[in-house]
Amino acid sequence: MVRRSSSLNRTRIDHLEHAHGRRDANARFFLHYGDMTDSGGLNRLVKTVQPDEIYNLAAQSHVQISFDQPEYTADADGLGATRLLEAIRTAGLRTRFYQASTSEMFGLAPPPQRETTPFHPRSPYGAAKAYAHWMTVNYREAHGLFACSGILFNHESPRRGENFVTRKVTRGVAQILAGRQARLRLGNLDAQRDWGDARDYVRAMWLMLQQDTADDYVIATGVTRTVRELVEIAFGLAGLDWTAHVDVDPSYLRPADVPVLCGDPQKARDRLGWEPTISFAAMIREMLESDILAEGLTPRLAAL
Ligand code: F7E
Repeated sequence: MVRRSSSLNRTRIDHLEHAHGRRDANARFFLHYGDMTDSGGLNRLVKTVQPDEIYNLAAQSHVQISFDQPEYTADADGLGATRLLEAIRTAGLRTRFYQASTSEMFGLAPPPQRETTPFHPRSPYGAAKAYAHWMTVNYREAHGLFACSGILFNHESPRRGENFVTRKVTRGVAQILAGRQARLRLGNLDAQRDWGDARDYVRAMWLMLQQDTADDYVIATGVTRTVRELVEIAFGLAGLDWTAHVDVDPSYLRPADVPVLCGDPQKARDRLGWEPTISFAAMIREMLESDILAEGLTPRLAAL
């Protein structure tokens, strides 16, 4: 499902052949217009498509921006999930539902965070996602829907949006190498995150919907690093001294940040047989290579 916007922003899926709004015998991937704030459209889509599985990753997903758009974030990220669950229930379908929940729901809760850890969200984004999480659990318990909540910690790839910290750093390094900028402005360098690779995490989402029963799972690596360490590794791979290039800009500090996230994925390991396979350094290296290539340069990175 895609949202209408006046300029197309589908570069991340352009390599996939798709048909839009028409039945093309050869296409296996269809895009439909829809919006999480429009229940009529969602109901119609669910009834027409009758999907076997729905993966609800739709969100205003930027934590800092959620402080500026709290109501919209609640509508799209919180109520949006309810609209989809209700669409499945009222259509009487056996559609399996995946809710993209998030480690942001844990917020201030001390690590290691697992499925039983009480939530203490620190942002409108985290609060909206906590509501959507409990609605997913409720539709499973109250209406018997096959609805799973995947509590995913940060997961990254070269397709990560440019204003999330991993991509901002790898893109910043590439632009410094290309001589297009000399400095990179960041916010809280002390925040600690448990970063994994998006491909490993998407496999976990799919696995959740292939089980005999629906349940909730934490997906994480169990390893945490500071933003400072991320910066050190990315600049180090490119042979640069980060202290000569990074400034702390208070405008990137959040009204309330999550200090430390470190997940315990034991349940996913035991029940889904899931393990992360791509290391943090390999992931940052791949993101860096992709951003350096995009600058028209040849990546010459240090060995891992
Ligand atoms: O920030 C700090 C920032 O924006 C990570 C989303 O996918 O993961 C993501 O949320 C940390 C924070 O991700 C900058 O303060 C420092 O402590 O990359 P981020 P996030 O907020 O953790 C979760 C699991 C989601 O569900 C979200 O949708 O890095 N930080 N300096 C910075 N962050 C940004 N964006 N920009 C900076 O300049």
